[in-house]
Amino acid sequence: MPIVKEVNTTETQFARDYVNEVFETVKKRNQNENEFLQAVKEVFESLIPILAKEPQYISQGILERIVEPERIISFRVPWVDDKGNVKVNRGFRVQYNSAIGPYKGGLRFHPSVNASIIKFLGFEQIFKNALTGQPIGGGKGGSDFDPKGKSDGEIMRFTQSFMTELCNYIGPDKDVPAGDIGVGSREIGYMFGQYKRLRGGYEAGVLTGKGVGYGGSLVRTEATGYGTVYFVEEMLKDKGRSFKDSTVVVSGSGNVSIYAMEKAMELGAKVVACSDSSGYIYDEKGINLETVKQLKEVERKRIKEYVEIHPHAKYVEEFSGIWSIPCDIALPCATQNEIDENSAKTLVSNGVVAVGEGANMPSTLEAISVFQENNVLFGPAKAANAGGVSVSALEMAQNSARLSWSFEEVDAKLKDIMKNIYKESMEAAENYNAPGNLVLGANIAGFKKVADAMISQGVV
Ligand code: NDP
Ligand code: 2IT
Repeated sequence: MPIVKEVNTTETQFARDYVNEVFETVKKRNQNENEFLQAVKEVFESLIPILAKEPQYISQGILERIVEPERIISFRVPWVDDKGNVKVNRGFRVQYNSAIGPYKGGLRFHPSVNASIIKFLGFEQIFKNALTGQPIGGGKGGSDFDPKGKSDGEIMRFTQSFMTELCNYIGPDKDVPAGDIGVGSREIGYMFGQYKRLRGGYEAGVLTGKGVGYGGSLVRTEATGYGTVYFVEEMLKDKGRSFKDSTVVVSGSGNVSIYAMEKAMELGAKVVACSDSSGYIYDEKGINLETVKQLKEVERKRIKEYVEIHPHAKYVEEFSGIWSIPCDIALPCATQNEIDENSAKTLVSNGVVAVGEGANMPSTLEAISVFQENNVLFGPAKAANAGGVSVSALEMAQNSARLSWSFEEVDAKLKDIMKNIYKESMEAAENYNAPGNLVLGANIAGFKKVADAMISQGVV
């Protein structure tokens, strides 16, 4: 099932043929990069209505240009483990698009990282960053390094080696990395220390997600999770509903998941389940978030330890089984493609009302179709999880001004940004003949800002 409703005019047919032709070239050039091709397909299909209406985007070759990264850097990361063995990982930075600002996007450390993963994330970041209304281009990076089970010393030596090469390509006005899976404040701290040492100057704005004692912004830790809940609250409000008294399932138990649970609970929801890559916990009394924070943020343990502390709760060793738990609101906050067509159907038959993507591309294309066909309120990642990068951009602004704003001030700005993204995406969906379709609306609204800037700047 296509995500975009079929409209058959000559212009639409022309736009569809053009999109198919460019997509074929993308497929040939990026063979076997399934995650990347999935992300491109979703965006391209939803752009058909705007390409049909505004042909300058076709004549200016915007799709051909926007899908090709400005630059891809791949490098060797050698380091020595605690036993004295030499290890080698691969590092990446994709500098995707700088039409509206310096490249901006996180770094992911996970064994599954490869060019396809980094390119899908970098491509999505272009549109997400444009949606925030802040002057940031799109980029992403990372490594196939697996932080699990590594000592603090190993993490430090790896991140220092990673930054020793990466520092050649980044800077506060050039490319500003931050965290993603496997990269939190500890890793950002070590990378910032190494960058400072290599550069011999205090360039605070080179990384975001720093500790608040040395240039970090308040609310950055909470921003993605809180932002996702603020976004979903807007979707619910339009239907006369809210988080209050809702049952919520949140996958993952990392940075995004923990703060999505915190805000959902604050708004009166009962969060009954969360997970890690090994399995999920179900607590019918409602998850005890202090326990999750202690296990995950402090002790870096597995989620199954939760049931040792709260024996009434249940642990199931199957990550994707979490979607069989009945809930009103589902917030996938772990990883890409964690909700497939079957999980989506199960969620629908259990009566899910809203899905908000805290993770990047957590729903497959088939899963998205299931939600849309069944009128589930669906908040796509580019819009729903844009709170993290938004507060990163606010961190850059504070660093440039050499100021620090209060928690309340940053939180209020975050809320405003999320409301605005919702409003702009809904308006774009309405204007392009797909009322309520936030996938289409978010993609078009983000695309338009970047494409117009690209046209103004000539063929570069
Ligand atoms: P963390 O590393 O803090 O947490 C990731 C969580 O997801 C962990 O519970 C982890 O389990 C689980 N997970 C990771 N990979 C897999 C996998 N392959 N299968 C099943 N579970 C998995 O990362 P974040 O919370 O920062 O990121 C989560 C998602 O949110 C990602 O998609 C990321 O791209 C996205 N995101 C993050 C932002 C941020 O600001 N941090 C901003 C916007 C989006 P385990 O510990 O067992 O690996
Ligand atoms: O996917 C994302 O938006 C992030 N990982 C955050 C990027 C950032 O620069 O804060």
